Amino acid sequence: MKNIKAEPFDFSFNPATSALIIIDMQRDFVEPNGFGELLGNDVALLRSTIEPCRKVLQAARAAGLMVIHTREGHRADLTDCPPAKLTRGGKTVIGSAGPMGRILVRGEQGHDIIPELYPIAGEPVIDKPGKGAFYQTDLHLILQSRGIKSLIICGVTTEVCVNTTAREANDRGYECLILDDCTASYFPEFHQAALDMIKAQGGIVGWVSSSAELVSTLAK
Ligand code: TIU
Repeated sequence: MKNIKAEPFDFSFNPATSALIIIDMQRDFVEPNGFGELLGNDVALLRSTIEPCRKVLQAARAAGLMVIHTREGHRADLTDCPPAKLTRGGKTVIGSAGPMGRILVRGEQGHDIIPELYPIAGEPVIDKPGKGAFYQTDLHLILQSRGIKSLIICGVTTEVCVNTTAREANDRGYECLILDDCTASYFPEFHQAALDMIKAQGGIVGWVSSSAELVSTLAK
């Protein structure tokens, strides 16, 4: 067992039954000209997560943790995109043409994971149609098949896909540790509030720690 300094109290996990899950570090959210920027957001706020995520990914691979990546996106014909999701976002409509291909459509450049954090062989990539990584995916089946009990969560954005996934995971019985500097929001105040909500009430949704704590704990 490993013990990591976290809030609201130390988080204990067995690396053999833990997975690192990196949420939606896709070009559409993190790079200029993607969905996030076209929605009017400053992607620089998210790019601060790349280097800490890279270090955590490297440490997790070295420690033999299961690593899972997710991508938000839809089928090319958008048959898996709820109409309600298609009508929001102003001019930036999912499926419309952007500089990195059709927005949030599978197979397009913008939909893919950024090169800095690109998956390697043996790391499942979960394509999800929603904000939560469990909704209409085989993530739970994959985690159960490997006997995974704890999730270390990184990625973007804190209050949208990270928070939704942590809540879905918590309700399914997984213990979740979110790494503060490996997650970010286009709204810094939402980032802080989202983490506060996770760790409040004695860890009602999970625990919060940092990339440095995780890297040093895995190296011990
Ligand atoms: N991955 C994820 O969080 N999807 C979003 O749409 N996030 C926004 O903050 N827009």
